[in-house]
Amino acid sequence: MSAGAATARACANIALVKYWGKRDAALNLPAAGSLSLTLAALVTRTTVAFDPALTTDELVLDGAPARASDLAKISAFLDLVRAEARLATRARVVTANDFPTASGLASSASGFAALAVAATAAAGLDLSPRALTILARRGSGSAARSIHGGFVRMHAGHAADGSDAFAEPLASPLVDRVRMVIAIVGGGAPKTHGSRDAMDHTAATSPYYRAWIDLVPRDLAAAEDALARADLESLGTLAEANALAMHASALAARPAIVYWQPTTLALLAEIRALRARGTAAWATMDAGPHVKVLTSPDDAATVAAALRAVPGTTDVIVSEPGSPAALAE
Ligand code: 2P0
Repeated sequence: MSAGAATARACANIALVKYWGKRDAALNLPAAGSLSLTLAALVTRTTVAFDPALTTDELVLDGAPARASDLAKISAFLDLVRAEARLATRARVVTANDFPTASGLASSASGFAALAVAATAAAGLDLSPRALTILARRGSGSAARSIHGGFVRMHAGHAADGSDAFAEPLASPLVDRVRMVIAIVGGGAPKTHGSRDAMDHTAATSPYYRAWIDLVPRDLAAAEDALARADLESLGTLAEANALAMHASALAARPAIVYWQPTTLALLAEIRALRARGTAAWATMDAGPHVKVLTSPDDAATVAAALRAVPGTTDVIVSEPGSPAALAE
């Protein structure tokens, strides 16, 4: 069978209830569910062109040939698409982030979501949104959530084959009443642990990992309840507590996984001070030193200005909720 080319765009997402731990490494199945907000300001654009003249897959990342390790990951993902489409043709993949890749913001979520949409279209497959999230999950767990826009729920599922580990959108009036303010922490941060290895290390050695996995279903239920009630304060309070619990489990791993820099803690203190003055602001942190703040449209500028003033913050991005991954013109 022959195949063509397609371009897709996908937005990154930030989890409000985090994914940290797997129940199956080979199929990349999460040990617990998660809940996220897709972000309009962080977009990956990816073109996949199947070409019978190629003898190997090729990858251009942000304008330069990619490292062999990145190409190997993309090639393994394309193998899943080729198997489904009964296709042997190699592909050229050109991908670019419209946000600084070097900033340390996770781009694997938007990257694998855009790749899933572009590669399946180029291969002539017509997958349901649910099947697309299951495919994107094979590239990166968080990528399943970037198939959808707005608030998204990822299900851990129970099936051994991963057929019920999918993501779905969660409708909430809050989607029109939230912003995410991202404070980038720079300044010679030492290289941190990749999240895949770090979550495995946490699961294997942290005395608090079991407590973390037991906590997630309760936090998911509370977050879904807050979304249904359009209660930003409850959602934000919950998200900040969930992020701190995730980091607590990683901090207790042996040896410890510490993602925070001094500026991270200064930002957390500033966010508490903002709240004390009546500003809507709740923090969440991922596998790096940056701090993302859930806030309201009215308070987003106040939050952004306050975070920009914290020494060690090198950039601040304000984002609206983003749209689903889609084919581009
Ligand atoms: C999340 N993170 O829920 C959590 C919080 C980082 C901290 O999902 O191994 O790149 O590819 O499935 O999705 C980052 O982990 O991990 C992540 P893999 P992924 O956003």
